[in-house]
Amino acid sequence: MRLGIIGLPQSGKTTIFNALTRGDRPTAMTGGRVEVHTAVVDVPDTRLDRLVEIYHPKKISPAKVIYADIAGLNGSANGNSNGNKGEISGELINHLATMDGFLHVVRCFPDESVAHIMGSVDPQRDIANMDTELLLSDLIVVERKLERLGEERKKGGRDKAAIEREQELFTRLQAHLSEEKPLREMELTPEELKSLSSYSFLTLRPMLVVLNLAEGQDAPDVSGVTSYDEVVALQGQLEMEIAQLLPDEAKEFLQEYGITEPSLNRMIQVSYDLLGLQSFFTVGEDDCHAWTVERGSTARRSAGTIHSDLEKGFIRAEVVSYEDLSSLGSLAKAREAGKLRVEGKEYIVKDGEIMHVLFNV
Ligand SMILES: Nc1nc2c(ncn2[C@@H]2O[C@H](COP(=O)(O)OP(=O)(O)OP(=O)(O)O)[C@@H](O)[C@H]2O)c(=O)[nH]1
Ligand SMILES: [Mg+2]
Repeated sequence: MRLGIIGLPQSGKTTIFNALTRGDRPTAMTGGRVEVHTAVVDVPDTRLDRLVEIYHPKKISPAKVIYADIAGLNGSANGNSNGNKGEISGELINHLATMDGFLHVVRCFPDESVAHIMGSVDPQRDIANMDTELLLSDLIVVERKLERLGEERKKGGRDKAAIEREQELFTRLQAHLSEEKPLREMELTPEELKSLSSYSFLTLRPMLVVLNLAEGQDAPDVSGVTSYDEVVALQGQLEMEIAQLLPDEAKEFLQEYGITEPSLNRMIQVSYDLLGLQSFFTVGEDDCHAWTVERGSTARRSAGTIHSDLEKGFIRAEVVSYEDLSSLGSLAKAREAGKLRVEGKEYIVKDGEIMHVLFNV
C-alpha cells in the first residue's frame, strides 16, 4: 500500500517525510520540479509492543506502509499568485496514479524566511486549491473520455449499448465533479468502480489533511472545507527533530515536553485506517508479526497474506482477541480460559486479533 505526500511547494512535505523515515533529506526548495522519494515505514502499534513483551521474539515484524514524498503540485488550477494556471503534468500524474491514498500537507506555520507560493499562509485556501487542482485533473480525463465516446458512437463499431452505458456513467462523473465534489464521495457500484480502475482518478482516493504547525501553534479550524476524509495536526519540524534523535534521547525529549505519543504515530495509524486496512498478529518466540489485510477479510484470505500455502490448505484458525491475550499472557492460558476460539475459513477477522492457522498442503 502506498501513500503519496502532496502539498504546495514549501509546505513541509520533505520535513514530514524525514520524520517518517528518520531521514535527513535536504528540505531545500525543489522549485516546483517534480521529485519523488519513496520509503517503507513501520506502522507503530502499541499492541505489537505488548506482544513482544510477552514473547521476547527473535524477530519483530511491524506492519508496513510505503510513503512517497511527491513534489511538483502547485495548486495552480485556479491560478496562483503569479496568475499562472496549469494542468498537472503527465509525469506527475503517473506518479500520483500509483498511490492508494494521499496525505495533503498544509502549511500553517508562519515563517517570514520561508516563501509561500500564494504570498500568505492560509490553510483553508490551500486545502481548497489542492482539492480543485485534483478535481480539475479528473474532470479533464472525464471530458476527454466523453468526447471519445461521442465519436465512437457516431462511427459505430463497438456495441452501442456498451457505449451508452459508459456515456451514462461518465456523464454522472462529470456532473459530480462540476459541483466540485471529489469522486470518492460518489455512490458507485462495485462494478462501476472496477470499470473506473484503469483511469487513475485522483479524487477517488482517500485523502488525509495534515496540518503542519509551528511549535506550540494551535491547529486552525478547517472544518469548513469538507472534502477530505480525515485531518490530523502535527508540528512537522519538531517531529522531524525527534525522529532524528537516538531512541533514548527521543524518550527523554518527549517526557520533557509532556508528549505521551508523537503525533506522527497517530498520522501513520490514521492513514493506515484510511486505506481500509487492519492488522492481525501471529505470535511466537521466533517472530511476533503484524500482517496487513483489508478490513472485512476472511480468515482464509488473511492466512494467504502469510503464505499462499496457508490459504490453499486452510483447515481452521485458532483466534484470540488482543485484549484477552494481553491480559492472560499466553495462548495456553487463553485456551484454558476458553478464550481461544476455533474459526472456519469464512470467519471475518477483526482488527488486532491473534491468529494461529492450521493448514495442510
Ligand atoms: N518554522 C517551521 N518551518 C518549517 C516547518 N516545516 C517545514 N519548515 C521549513 O519550510 C521549508 C520547506 O520545508 P520542506 O519540508 O522542504 O517543504 P516541501 O513541501 O518538501 O517543499 P518542496 O519540496 O519545495 O515542495 C524548510 O525550510 C523547512 O525547514 C515547521 O513546522 N516550522
Ligand atoms: Mg520537498
